Amino acid sequence: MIDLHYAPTPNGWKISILLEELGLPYTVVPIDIRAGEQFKPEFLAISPNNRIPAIVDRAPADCGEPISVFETGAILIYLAEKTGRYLPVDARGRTRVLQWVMWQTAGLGPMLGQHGHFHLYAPEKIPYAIDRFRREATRLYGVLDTQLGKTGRFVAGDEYTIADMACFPWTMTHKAQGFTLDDYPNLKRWYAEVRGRPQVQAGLSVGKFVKEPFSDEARTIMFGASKS
Ligand SMILES: N[C@@H](CCC(=O)N[C@@H](CS)C(=O)NCC(=O)O)C(=O)O
Repeated sequence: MIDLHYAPTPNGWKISILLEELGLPYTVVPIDIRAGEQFKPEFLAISPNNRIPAIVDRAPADCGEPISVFETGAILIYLAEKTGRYLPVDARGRTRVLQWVMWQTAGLGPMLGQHGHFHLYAPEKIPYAIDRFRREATRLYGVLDTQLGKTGRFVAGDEYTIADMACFPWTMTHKAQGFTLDDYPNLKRWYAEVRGRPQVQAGLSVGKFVKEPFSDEARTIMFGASKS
């Protein structure tokens, strides 16, 4: 059994989607990041960077002590290796997938995160920051679109892999971030195919909640600064 320490956000969805794709039994441990639960000592013990998601595998392959994993890239790889699915084992296929998982966790996720922050949440509109991250986000959308044009199907080739599960949840934020997929035809095709998977829909519905605007308290907890 896997414990999934989770909130329904793009990073959380990567792992709920993979768990649904794998059909592995798991228990959701909700972490209310707007209320500061990511700073509780029991959560920090498994996720020292105070970010969701994290997992605890209570039945690891070596039958030893539970294994905890934080960082979505590491969790995707851990679960793919545990089950032998969605990550090829041959060096070429594995490298093809891992480079796009790393690209997502080091590039697409952080840049869209910063663009979202300055575009949507920052109390002051800082044109330099908004432009800087919008340019980066636009560049990365272009990189993904070109790659999907080359493969003609999924991010790392013909097969659906953890690279798709890493990238897809962040592209779901495109409307809020002011992007239209009409500008990225290959991405648009891929987006529709991935979104149509029942397992993806199941992953997205885990812990679904009604979105409320950020309270000043949540803003202080998550961004370390008050509105005023
Ligand atoms: N690099 C991390 C990023 C995780 C992350 O940023 N999670 C956000 C939610 S999407 C979070 O926990 N935020 C809590 C906070 O900002 O205090 C990963 O890939 O796991």
